[in-house]
Amino acid sequence: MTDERMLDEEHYFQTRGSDLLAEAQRRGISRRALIGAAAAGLPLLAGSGRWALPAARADTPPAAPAGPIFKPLPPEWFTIIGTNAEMRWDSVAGQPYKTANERFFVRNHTSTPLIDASTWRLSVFGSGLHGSPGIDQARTFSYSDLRRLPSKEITAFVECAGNGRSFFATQQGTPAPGSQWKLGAVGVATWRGVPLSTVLKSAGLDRSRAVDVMPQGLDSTVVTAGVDTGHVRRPLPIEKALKDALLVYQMNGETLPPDHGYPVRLLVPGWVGVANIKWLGQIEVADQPLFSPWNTTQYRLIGPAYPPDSPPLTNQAVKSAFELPFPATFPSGVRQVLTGRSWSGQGSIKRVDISADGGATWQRARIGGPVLPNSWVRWKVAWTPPAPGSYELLARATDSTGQTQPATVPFNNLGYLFWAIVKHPVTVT
Ligand SMILES: Nc1nc2c(c(=O)[nH]1)N[C@H]1C(S)=C(S)[C@@H](COP(=O)(O)O)O[C@H]1N2
Ligand SMILES: [Mo]
Repeated sequence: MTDERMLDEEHYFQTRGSDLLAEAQRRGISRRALIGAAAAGLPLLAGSGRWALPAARADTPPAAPAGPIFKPLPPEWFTIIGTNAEMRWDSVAGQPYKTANERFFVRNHTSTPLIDASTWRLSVFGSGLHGSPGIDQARTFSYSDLRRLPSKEITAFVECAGNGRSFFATQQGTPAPGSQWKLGAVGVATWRGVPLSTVLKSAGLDRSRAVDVMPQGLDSTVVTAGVDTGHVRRPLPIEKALKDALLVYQMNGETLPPDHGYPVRLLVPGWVGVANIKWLGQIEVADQPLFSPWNTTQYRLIGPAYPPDSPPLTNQAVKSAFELPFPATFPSGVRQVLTGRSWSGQGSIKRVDISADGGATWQRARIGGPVLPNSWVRWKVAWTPPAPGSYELLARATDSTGQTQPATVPFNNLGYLFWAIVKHPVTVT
């Protein structure tokens, strides 16, 4: 629900401030600890009982660990995978085009921080700006600065690069480490915010020198195998940054929820999920290429089938999912209308074909609008389950660039971009 009064700064800070306090009380954190943390510029970390406060500063210990995700995660909507929540595709049947904020999947490297927008600042600095300001001389933007700039809406998915990873194991016999997602690490929303180009220009972008842009999150640093790899951050080229990246503060007309990056996240339309840095705190603009673990050792296609210098991942691939339980069960001989969605990070979806006989015959699905780039289409097809037994339903989409989902994809060690046709198991009784 859009609350226009929230555009009024004072109203906004009052409302959000009391929301934050109410939530903190629910979690057993004292008002004093919360305000102290905000004043000290510390992110309050929700979940796991891990608060970014020295223990001595909280006068009551945190309540029982609430988990790394802030919002409720009803089991009918979500499957929990570590610090993440996967959207259940059977919960999507009958839902509107856009994924409701409450139902949107969450991918957290650590846990959702609670950030106070009134003290939050975005720092922009680096050798790609006029005068090459260092982080100490960063150009800063407050939340209200951003809200005053001209804004724009983009409807697009956010999808994890690892979405579908579990099928490397179950369909191709080559398991990949990492969250064993089925197809629910994706959602579509309308994102409102300020074009990144506007903020970079206002920060003094030197277009003749800028090469790469590195957004970084305010959530806890990520410790992998005992090594602290720092805050979540991943560079993108200045071309993409200026083309359509958005500094998002609203999701589907509501204030961006804590789990999705409140107060501000980046949206990089069509690109791998990790490009969409949540809880944005700083952006470096450099006159040379930038690197982080998220574009070097991770989020590249690494493995025997790929060249050693394969580039960092950019656009998501073409995928399809049935809005059915996994596995699904149907009675024999009763006509069904199967529904699902297909999407591509390289264009829009042109056609979708369905097979119920292992790919021997295909039936064209009926596509419903809207048909948008970097987003999904909804489709349906009629199917009358034959004699009792085990079957597999296949959905195969083709996008506007002519790419069609293949039967298999060459394995990569970290299990990214599984875009082969998924065999959806069905039992007919
Ligand atoms: N700061 C920060 N940004 C982040 C992440 C994170 O852990 N920390 N996870 C990334 C990954 S891997 C994905 S897939 C998307 C998920 O966005 P969502 O949780 O809003 O669905 O956020 C990205 N942005
Ligand atoms: Mo991701």
